[in-house]
Amino acid sequence: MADVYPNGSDSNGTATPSITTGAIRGSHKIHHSTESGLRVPARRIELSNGEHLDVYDTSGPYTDDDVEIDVHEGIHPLRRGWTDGREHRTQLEWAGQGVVTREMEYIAAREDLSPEFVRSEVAAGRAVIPANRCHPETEPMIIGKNFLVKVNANIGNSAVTSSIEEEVEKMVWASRWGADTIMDLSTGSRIHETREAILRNSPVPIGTVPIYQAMEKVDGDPAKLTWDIYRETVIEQCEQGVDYMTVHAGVLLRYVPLTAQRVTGIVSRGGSIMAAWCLAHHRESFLYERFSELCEILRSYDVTFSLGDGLRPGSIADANDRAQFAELETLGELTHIAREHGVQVMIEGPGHVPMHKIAENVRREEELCGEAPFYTLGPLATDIAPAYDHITSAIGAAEIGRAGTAMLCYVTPKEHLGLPNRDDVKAGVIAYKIAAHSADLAKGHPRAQERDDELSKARFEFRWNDQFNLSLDPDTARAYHDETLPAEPAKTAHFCSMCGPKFCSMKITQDVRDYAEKHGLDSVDAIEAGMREKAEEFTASGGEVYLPIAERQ
Ligand code: IRN
Ligand code: FE2
Repeated sequence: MADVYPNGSDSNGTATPSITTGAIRGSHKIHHSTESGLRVPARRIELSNGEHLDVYDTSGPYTDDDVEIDVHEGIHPLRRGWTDGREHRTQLEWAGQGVVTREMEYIAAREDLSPEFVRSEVAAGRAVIPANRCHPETEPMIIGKNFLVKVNANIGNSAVTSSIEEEVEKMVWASRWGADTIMDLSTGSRIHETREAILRNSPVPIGTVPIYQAMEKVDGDPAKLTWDIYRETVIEQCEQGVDYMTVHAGVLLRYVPLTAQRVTGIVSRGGSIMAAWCLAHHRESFLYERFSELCEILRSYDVTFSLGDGLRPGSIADANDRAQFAELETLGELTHIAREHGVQVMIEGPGHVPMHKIAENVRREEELCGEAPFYTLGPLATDIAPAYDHITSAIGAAEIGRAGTAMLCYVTPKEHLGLPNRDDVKAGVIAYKIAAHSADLAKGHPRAQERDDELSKARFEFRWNDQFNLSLDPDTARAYHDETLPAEPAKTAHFCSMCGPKFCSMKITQDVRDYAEKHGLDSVDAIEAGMREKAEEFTASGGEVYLPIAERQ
């Protein structure tokens, strides 16, 4: 284990929590080789019965053995040289010409699908590969409804808190726990340097919202924004290697009044900036009017559009209203323009939506935007639980993922309350891994259930260590078990402290099965006989399910 910032300190002078690199407990990094020799990572979870399970891995070199990462040097530029001698085309253009790129081959191995399938999904615009040719550090990944549902984690400092080191650390931390992409939403000072440090150290694609940096350049006055300032900012970020960009080009002047009667008005930062600009100048936004020029810039780096939902609902009351769906129509129009320019596109979605109104969002998006990958922020299924919005939103995220959303933008427990710290980032990522995996199961992804089955078998067989190691968060699972039964023998014991030795349902079931085997009974008879015996045992022991408190210790 190496600490990247053993003696670091943040802007407030307090100690920076260290980045824990090295393997995730109970597993290690392996690589599979593709036909043409690409090394594709996976995480191998070793089980105590001699078996193992390989799972998708987003952690990059940070979980390699004995890794020493110098954040000033950056990580190995895996894709450097991949595009040498290749014309500058986007993945969409190559796919359209029938070419399987190395990125597609890599992704096919990662997702256990054929390279041709990957190519055809990209060609159809149903999937995107966010991979700026100036970001060779990324391990190629794909976003599309016919692939594993992905999770994005937002990080970034604000004018008020946090240092560059802390933001790099959050990126490493989020990808360690399974974030497939990271968005750097930094505002305030040192935006360029923060982004540079994140990009050079990130194994996952990085997204940004360039209008935030453009706003810094005009001292926070939206009316002073111009196309030239915006354009220059976009080019600066493309050159640095940003893989996808949120562009709120669907906020049109005539849509702004549609938000007047809303309970929460415009809640998108980018959306409110563009609405303010449109009102101040009484003109259509430059993002909309200059969209074709913007397409040409993004095309030359193969940066993917993430068309922003500037008018997304910010409350249950505003879900699926006219403003929201009017903007979606414009995003549909822009999707087709971007594709004509050869630029990859995904579409951002809400927000706050009650469960019965979720499916309609996916249906409309697919229809209007030619099945471009949908990328949603939650949505929160209710507004009533600030401090728990990773949960309120993971409920909506699971539902919208099941309906076909390709990537879920996480929400942390600090949403609506403050800037997330490292623990909040982990809580958000884990909540969203649960939502994404639940959606994969419901969609019938062919390999999703393997991990559930392995974990359930381990649970049933009282292989506690295997149960921890197969879980999304082995550290916390083990720590919770340790709270009441810390001793090593407890990690193979046939009960836990929840029900105690006498009332463990799994133990009773096993006893019944053993009984059946011993007495040579068929299963129905065995269960009846076994249950009769258990009933007698239970009655003999006093017949109390809940022991008096004194006896529980
Ligand atoms: C995702 C879906 N809808 C919005 N998002 C994310 O919200 C987006 O990707 C970016 O990270 C952030 C943009 O927020 P504003 O500027 O729309 O508030
Ligand atoms: Fe919100």
